Amino acid sequence: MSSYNISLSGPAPWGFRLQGGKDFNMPLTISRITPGSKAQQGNLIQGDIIVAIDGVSTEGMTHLEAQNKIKSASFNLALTMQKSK
Ligand code: LEU
Repeated sequence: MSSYNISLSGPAPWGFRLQGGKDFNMPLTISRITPGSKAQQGNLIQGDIIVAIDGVSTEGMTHLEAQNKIKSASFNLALTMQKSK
């Protein structure tokens, strides 16, 4: 499957919501993007899968762990993404 990298310039809010995680037995995906947000301007796509956050694989991450990892990024947020379709 094709993956791509996205880099957003901080600070938060990035303007997206997470869905899934290990505790939900679902891949970590982007559930919502706020119009006009950094996430939208940076071409983040709703439904796509987050493979890594700041170079750290999301495999095995719970929803909360992923959320905290994203919150800990202030200067820059680097996401490795995978197309959902
Ligand atoms: N809703 C947050 C934001 O847009 C991201 C979330 C995954 C912590 O900054």
